[in-house]
Amino acid sequence: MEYDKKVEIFPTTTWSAGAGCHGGCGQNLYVKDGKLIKVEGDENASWNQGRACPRVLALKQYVYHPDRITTPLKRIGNRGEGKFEPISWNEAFDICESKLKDIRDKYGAESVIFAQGTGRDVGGPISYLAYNYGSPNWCQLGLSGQSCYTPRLGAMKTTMGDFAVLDASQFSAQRYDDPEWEVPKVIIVWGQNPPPTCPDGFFGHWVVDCMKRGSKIISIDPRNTWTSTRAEYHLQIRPGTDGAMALGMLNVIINEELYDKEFVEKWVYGFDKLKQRVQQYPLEKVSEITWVPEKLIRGAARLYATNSPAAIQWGVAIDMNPQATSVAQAITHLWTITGNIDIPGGNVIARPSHGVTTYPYSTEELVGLYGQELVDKLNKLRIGCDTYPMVKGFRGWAQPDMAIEQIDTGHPYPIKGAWIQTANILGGQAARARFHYDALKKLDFVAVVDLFHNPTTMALADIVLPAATFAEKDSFRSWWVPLGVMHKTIQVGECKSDWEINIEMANRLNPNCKYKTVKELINDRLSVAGFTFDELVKKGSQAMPPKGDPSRPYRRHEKGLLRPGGKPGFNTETGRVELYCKAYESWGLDTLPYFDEPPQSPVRTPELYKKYPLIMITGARSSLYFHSEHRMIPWLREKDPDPYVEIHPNTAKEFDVYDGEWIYLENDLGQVKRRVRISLRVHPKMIHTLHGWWMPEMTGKEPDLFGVWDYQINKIVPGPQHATSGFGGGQYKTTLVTLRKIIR
Ligand SMILES: Nc1nc2c(c(=O)[nH]1)N[C@H]1C(S)=C(S)[C@@H](COP(=O)(O)OP(=O)(O)OC[C@H]3O[C@@H](n4cnc5c(=O)[nH]c(N)nc54)[C@H](O)[C@@H]3O)O[C@H]1N2
Ligand SMILES: Nc1nc2c(c(=O)[nH]1)N[C@H]1C(S)=C(S)[C@@H](COP(=O)(O)OP(=O)(O)OC[C@H]3O[C@@H](n4cnc5c(=O)[nH]c(N)nc54)[C@H](O)[C@@H]3O)O[C@H]1N2
Ligand SMILES: [Mo]
Repeated sequence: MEYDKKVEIFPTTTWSAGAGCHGGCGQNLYVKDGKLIKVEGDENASWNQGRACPRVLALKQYVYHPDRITTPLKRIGNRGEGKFEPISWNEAFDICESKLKDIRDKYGAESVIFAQGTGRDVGGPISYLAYNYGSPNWCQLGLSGQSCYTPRLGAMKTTMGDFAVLDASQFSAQRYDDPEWEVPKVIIVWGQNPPPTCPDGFFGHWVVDCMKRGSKIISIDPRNTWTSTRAEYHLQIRPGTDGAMALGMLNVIINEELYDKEFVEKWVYGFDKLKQRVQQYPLEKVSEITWVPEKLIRGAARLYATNSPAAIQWGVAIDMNPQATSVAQAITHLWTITGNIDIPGGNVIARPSHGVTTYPYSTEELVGLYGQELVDKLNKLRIGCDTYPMVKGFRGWAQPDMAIEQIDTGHPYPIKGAWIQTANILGGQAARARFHYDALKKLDFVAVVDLFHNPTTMALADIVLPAATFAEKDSFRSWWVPLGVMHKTIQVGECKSDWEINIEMANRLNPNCKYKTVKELINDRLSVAGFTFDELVKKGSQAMPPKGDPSRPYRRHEKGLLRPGGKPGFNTETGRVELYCKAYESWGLDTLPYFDEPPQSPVRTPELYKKYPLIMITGARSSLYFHSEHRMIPWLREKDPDPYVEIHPNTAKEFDVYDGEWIYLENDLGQVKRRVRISLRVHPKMIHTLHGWWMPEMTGKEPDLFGVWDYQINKIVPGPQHATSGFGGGQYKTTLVTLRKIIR
């Protein structure tokens, strides 16, 4: 074929709308006459090495979808009537500015909540806007107990002073050929399903790449997944009992003396106290709690502890547990006592690439961007700070369960407005979705920044601002590695990037705002890395940290690269990894890991279990969809058109339901429609169903709201149950339900 000179190829980084994911992939965008004509995985990008997921392959259908919102919209008529009219950007900004200023003048800036969704390219822009406006109340509103990655991050930060991730050679541009890297001999895949999800700065197929190079798998998952069916050990755990499992494995490793004595001696604090605690978790008891045979737990613990290097790759199921920070702590103790920290092929310490902050995850990063004075001042009014020391001490978010209660009651101070950006609160994010709907309806002003209408825009928005996909924006990403930039290759309608929108708003709301343009902000943030935006674009959009950079492994604790002042050790109070957690001690939390039953379970609520005898897991991800997104994309919807529920054949027989039949899932909160998929993926006592379902093809007007109250599973997922940390506990994986036939 003749080379078409008019086609330009732009390598860029995925993060945010389009694929929708946590990002990191290098993709080549083919553009002709200003239009995207094709997308292909970038083989030069060491992250994904040329690979692309179904959502990336369908990008053209997303970018040019006829339902895409391409101008700012103003609601006319009542909320829920579904009537909006296009307005200019200037008018839209004017309205947002005057409404937000009114609320700030009357009630204070804290009376506006800034609500984001998962970790895409939004945490940076939305926190920038909230802080410039003067509101401390920024969070994933509706994500009960902030139960996505935050509990794991909090537990790692407090026990080891840093974050860690499985080392699949991602920190080296040479990848698997880097002589410094080693293949993990064993990988525990724990409450995660990496191939379709690629979450939290981790590309899912790295696990597959390691398996091809010899890694053996231990899978801890109640379902049969691609990885569990290829595992040496599959521990088919009862949902919500991971804390007991981790303590049981620690018990085996400590009592059989399989731990790394030298590492423990030199770098660990509180080993004896942990040793005492794990005596409360003999395998007999752990097996009874978790429904996993003793022999398998013992075998898995031995396999992990006697092979070095070994690594753990964990997922969101850990967080969706009231004791999430404790469960995560116990799991970090596994990699600590086996000496698998920051060694090639272990769990390596991960810091934002080149020290660049895009999305301030921790209080330290917030202070770095906005200064101690402002952070301290805003903390005085931040929702949840006084109740939960961990919320105050680790992450700059409002506590979301308390926030929605406060929106509902107006106490201790009223919340009057919401800026919702990259979050479909009613269509996917919020547990007890109807309560969120009722409470949010009370707000005086709601602006939503999104790309499509959805139940949230329809029910709540006064103004909708059209956002750009990753192909249409300049931005940057430093979630571990590499340092990446997205750069604008096309323009669709009048859509703007989240950064553009928020910088414009920030300048209107704060005359002393630091940056006037997106480029100014990006170049300033990139300056610590020694790059400009344009230089990174020229390099192919991504750069790896050089050897010796503190954002790159290995064995940094020995070299004094982790602590301020260059002292050897870990970035904790004691300089050691704290099995006995000093920070928890000062916050009045249990300093050692423990197990407690999930809020609803056969053991904790036997009466409820009689009425609702199935443990419902929701939201194991599909590679076709990102949460509530992509249901309108033809290539993706065609592959999986209906919201299904996976049911074991014996269970189907017991309930007299058939493959393909529409049924109700039901509990005290109501009922939701599902299509039966009989499957050996699930345990007979459990069912699994996807979350985030609404029907873009139905009417968006009230009361339908695109069918959200018929199909959105979070209508029947109950609310907060987090324990003392304020993190964890959305019951997304442990709700009790029953099945009911629609036609008898
Ligand atoms: N039942 C159940 N519920 C769950 C979960 C579960 O496992 N089970 N998981 C929970 C978890 S872990 C999370 S993190 C939340 C996620 O919840 P959300 O992050 O709210 O999920 P999304 O549906 O991806 O929604 C976000 C909205 O943002 C828009 N959007 C996408 N990209 C961009 C962008 O770049 N800019 C802007 N302005 N808008 C964009 C999309 O069109 C969509 O309407 O859901 C939670 N909900
Ligand atoms: N394609 C796609 N990718 C995504 C997303 C998406 O919506 N679509 N969402 C993104 C977001 S925000 C997140 S948080 C991540 C999540 O990504 P992952 O962490 O990989 O989460 P899941 O896909 O829910 O997989 C979790 C696994 O845990 C199992 N599980 C359920 N309950 C329990 C339990 O109690 N204990 C244990 N041990 N296992 C359990 C489930 O069966 C499932 O196989 O994915 C991100 N990536
Ligand atoms: Mo998430």
